[in-house]
Amino acid sequence: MFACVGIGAAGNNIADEFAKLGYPSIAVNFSKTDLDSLINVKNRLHLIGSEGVGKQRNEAIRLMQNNWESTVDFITQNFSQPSIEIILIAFSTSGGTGSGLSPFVIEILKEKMTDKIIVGCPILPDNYEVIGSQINNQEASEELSELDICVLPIDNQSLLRNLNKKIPKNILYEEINNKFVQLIHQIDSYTNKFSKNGIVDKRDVIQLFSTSGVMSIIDTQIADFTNFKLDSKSFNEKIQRSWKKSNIFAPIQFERVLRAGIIFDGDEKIMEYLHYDKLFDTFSHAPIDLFEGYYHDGDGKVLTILSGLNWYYNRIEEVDTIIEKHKNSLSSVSEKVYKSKNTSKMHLFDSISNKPTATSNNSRSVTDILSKYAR
Ligand SMILES: Nc1nc2c(ncn2[C@@H]2O[C@H](COP(=O)(O)OP(=O)(O)OP(=O)(O)O)[C@@H](O)[C@H]2O)c(=O)[nH]1
Ligand SMILES: [Mg+2]
Repeated sequence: MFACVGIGAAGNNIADEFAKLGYPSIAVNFSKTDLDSLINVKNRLHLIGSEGVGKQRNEAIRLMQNNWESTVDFITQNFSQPSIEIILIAFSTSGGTGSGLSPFVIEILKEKMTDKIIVGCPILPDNYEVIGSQINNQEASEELSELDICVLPIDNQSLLRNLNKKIPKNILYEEINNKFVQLIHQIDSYTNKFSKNGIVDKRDVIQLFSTSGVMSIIDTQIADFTNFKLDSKSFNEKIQRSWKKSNIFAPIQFERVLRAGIIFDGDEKIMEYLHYDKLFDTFSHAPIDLFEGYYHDGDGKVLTILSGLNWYYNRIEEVDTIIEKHKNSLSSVSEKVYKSKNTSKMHLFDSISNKPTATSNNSRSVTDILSKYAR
């Protein structure tokens, strides 16, 4: 059901993890060295015009003119089979290549692959990364927020926030990449499992991933019963506490949640304590659809999939604050135009006259989309 395209180094690493588990995966990059370092992904596209754009989003966007066709063809040719229903596009928002190309590629794929669900999987930088990276993140995030798709914001700051300490980058990246791929793999595996008490099937998962807005996937271990009252209130509170940590994703905005999936895997006896009516009290609005699955192979865990969440504005504001702090030094070294908070996406592309309207449902030409991203 799932396939992964990785664009740029970080995205390539995620694609490599998916390939390791046997998922159809492909990698796209300007850097041949990065592509050569991959172990499991067989299908790789080496973009032309540069060996890497050194964190310059604008340069990546400029070079896109000569590369978008081959990129889109590469993806459509590799992922045309009907068994692939959801295509995850993984990329970091803070570099040049993945950050610059991906929002555009996603927009084209949405037009061209109407039978597939295109999901954006941006990887946000941690708070210790340089200002140029933080600015790239704001720009890419803003472009993504305009696309009518499901977005899974993988957040490199998440582990640092939850563990409250610094971790070496290689370990941080490996943990986040593994965790992300494992979460998707778990969802995929449950859809293939039988249970007499109700399952979450492929159609349910497709509904969740085709809901536009932010998605978060959180696993909660409930096997540990020490200091734990066995009642429905305690279960719900435990799940809600893990939502607040938001796993490896950007912090959840507890406003709207359109659809939710809850998968319980554990002792059948515990089922009597599972009532979800109060679970969504942490949100201002309860979901319109709830998909429930009950399996009994695991040692007691709950996997929640929340979709149609509000945009990750709190995280964006956090990055805004980091950028503001560095503004003085920034003005002397960078030519980049930083759009501070409260500026709408429209201003990002104000140099383009024939900007297409975002609300148009009609199929738009590639030229329209190209001109929107051109600077
Ligand atoms: N989670 C995770 N984040 C990564 C990984 N590798 C890089 N990153 C993040 O991605 C940022 C760098 O972006 P890259 O993906 O290397 O950039 P790129 O898309 O190749 O673009 P260039 O600037 O052209 O090289 C880092 O600052 C990290 O935030 C990874 O394997 N996992
Ligand atoms: Mg790179």
